[in-house]
Amino acid sequence: MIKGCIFDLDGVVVDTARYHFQAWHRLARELGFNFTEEHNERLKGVSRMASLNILLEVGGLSLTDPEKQKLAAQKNEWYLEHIRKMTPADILPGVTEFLNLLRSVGKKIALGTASKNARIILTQIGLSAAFDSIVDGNRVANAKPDPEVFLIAAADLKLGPKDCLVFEDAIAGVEAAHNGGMKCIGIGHHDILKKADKIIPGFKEATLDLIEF
Ligand code: B16
Ligand code: MG
Repeated sequence: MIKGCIFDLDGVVVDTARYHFQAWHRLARELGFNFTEEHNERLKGVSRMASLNILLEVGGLSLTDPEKQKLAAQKNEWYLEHIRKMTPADILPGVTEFLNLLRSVGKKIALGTASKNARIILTQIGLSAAFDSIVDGNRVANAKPDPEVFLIAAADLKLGPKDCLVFEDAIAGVEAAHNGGMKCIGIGHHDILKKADKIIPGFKEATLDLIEF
């Protein structure tokens, strides 16, 4: 029986992927090349610096570390302009209800995200108190598909990996869950998330059957 649920943030609790895309797209434009939504799919669940490296690869550019730090900081400033306008209305449909449902039957709940902006986002959307543990990009050294983020979350919840279930929208995140010995429910499209143990479009119709295996 699943005792703990670990939620990814971007693409699962909120749709911040479009804000990441707008900021990366703007950066690419300033650097003189086009960055498409298809390219952006490769950035989901990936850390900020690894994302920048992929973007530079797409543009065929090679830069020094200080130059990269500057660009990553600029992208984050543009991203934060969007984040600071977020409200509880930005929580994806059904998420609050599903969190409440899990809580009502005594499940433990954690956040497991690559984002270093997670705490700002949770404050903006009013969900800071919904999680027993918050593991964000500031607490992990190894990015998804490494399972570190989810293993820290399970340890925080005082549960073993087998007792935990991960909710993820990114290929790297599904792999990270499996690499950590956890089952994973994919949020999104079957063609992208085919490795997930179950796939749902979102939490709108979600019931407790979802966490039964
Ligand atoms: P930040 P998740 C990830 O969040 C995003 O999917 C990914 O696109 C982003 O680059 C990464 O966070 C880092 O975000 O720049 O805010 O630190 O999906 O793991 O919740
Ligand atoms: Mg995500």
